[in-house]
Amino acid sequence: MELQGKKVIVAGSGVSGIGAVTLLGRLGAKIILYDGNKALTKEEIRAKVPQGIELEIIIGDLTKEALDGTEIFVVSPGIPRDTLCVKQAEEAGLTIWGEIELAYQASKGRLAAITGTNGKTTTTTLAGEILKSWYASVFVVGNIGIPYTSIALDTKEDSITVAEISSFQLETVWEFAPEVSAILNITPDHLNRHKTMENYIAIKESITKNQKLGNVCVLNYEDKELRKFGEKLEIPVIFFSSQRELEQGFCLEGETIVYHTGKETIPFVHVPELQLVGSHNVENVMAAAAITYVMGVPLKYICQAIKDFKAVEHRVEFVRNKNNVLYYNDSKGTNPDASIQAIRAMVRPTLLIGGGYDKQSEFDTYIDAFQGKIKYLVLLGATRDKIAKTAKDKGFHNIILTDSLKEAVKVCYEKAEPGDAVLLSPACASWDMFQSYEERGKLFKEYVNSL
Ligand code: UMA
Repeated sequence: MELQGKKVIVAGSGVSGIGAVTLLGRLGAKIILYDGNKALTKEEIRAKVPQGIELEIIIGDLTKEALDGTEIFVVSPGIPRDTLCVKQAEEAGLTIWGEIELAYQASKGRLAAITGTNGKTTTTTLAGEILKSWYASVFVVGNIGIPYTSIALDTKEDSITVAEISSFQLETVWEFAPEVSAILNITPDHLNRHKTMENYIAIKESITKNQKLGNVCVLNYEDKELRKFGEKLEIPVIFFSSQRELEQGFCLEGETIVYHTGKETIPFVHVPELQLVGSHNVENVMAAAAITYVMGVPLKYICQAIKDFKAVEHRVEFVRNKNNVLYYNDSKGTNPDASIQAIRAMVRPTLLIGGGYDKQSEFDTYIDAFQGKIKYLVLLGATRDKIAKTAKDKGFHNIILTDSLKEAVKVCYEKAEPGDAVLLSPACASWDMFQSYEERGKLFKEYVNSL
């Protein structure tokens, strides 16, 4: 990819934007880093850019002068296509690339890409661990928090990149073509951005759009949309199911995860040997096993890496036992479906902390998942009243409204009895009160550890 001397605008000065300018700087592009947030200062943005990279910083409004002569507009995932700056770039005839497309264009080697509403981070991390146990050069990147652009120029022909890809990132990829793609599940999320479920499904499914003969797609058979989608895909599909035996695909035989290839049955691992809880995690393991098996990792290595694997941070992560009350951090429960999985994984009476940024989700299924297990629902954030109303309409009245996460932890501490669990699984993004779900989860752990 020849970008030497070309004028490129990078929109967004978060981790994606910084990853993109770092890559572009190494390629000798003439960079403008733009951010729409007028509260930022050039000094604080400059401080995030590695030394030695020359760029111009523009905050607030994108000027005609900046657009003149620019060829490529690299957009961060948090900036929707209908944002003014993207429209201006489109009208000026610029090539619009997501940060993922830029990284893809600049990288070498093989690529696996994982999307889905939930389980992406666990599956991506696990697939990365399995691949690292066999291959020498493996990179784990994407929505997981490490921008793909930050490693693109370090990849070689024999590298393997495993990328967690969000629906936001898929909106602006054009040639991005993974050797193996996986769509884990699709349940309502981010509908404030994608508007309809149809759009959201289509964007997730577009991860396969450039895959060709010889590539593979891994899909969840228990997701009706994905089953339909897989049946009409032209590339080979490997289905997985935690609910039924499949003639071909990954499934359970008794308590063993097996792969029915159509010719033989290959046993992988015994579920009780996993250090992960919940049937959603059995699905994540199946997906990671399928991806890495087709990428050539020997069975023995896959099985060992799966057995060694522990839950990722912020995903039903055990924090502390205080007075025989177990505290779990599921800050990554950023939509109702993710939180339902966490609630299902609880085996004790549970005090649940929920609520956060409003993505216009509905919370009926979140409340339905309580199944008599939730003692108190402690709410905070922008969706606090909406969730409380849904709970009350469904006859659940043990609701406590709080104004901060710290207060929510304190309330749980006071109300919990020995034998209970406290679970932070908000069913909402964090952006109303925190920078990210990571910050929310870290603060939760800090408050719990200081009880
Ligand atoms: N900005 C604008 N104009 C806008 C919106 C944002 O200029 O209209 C600016 C903001 O002022 C800010 C910057 O853009 O300075 C932020 O960019 P960003 O929102 O794309 O965030 P990054 O820090 O670059 O992080 C992004 C992903 N964030 C989002 O998709 C919202 C991270 O996913 C990802 O880890 C990271 O890139 C690396 O690839 C986070 C996420 O919450 C974890 N993802 C969603 C999810 O998992 O549900 C999709």
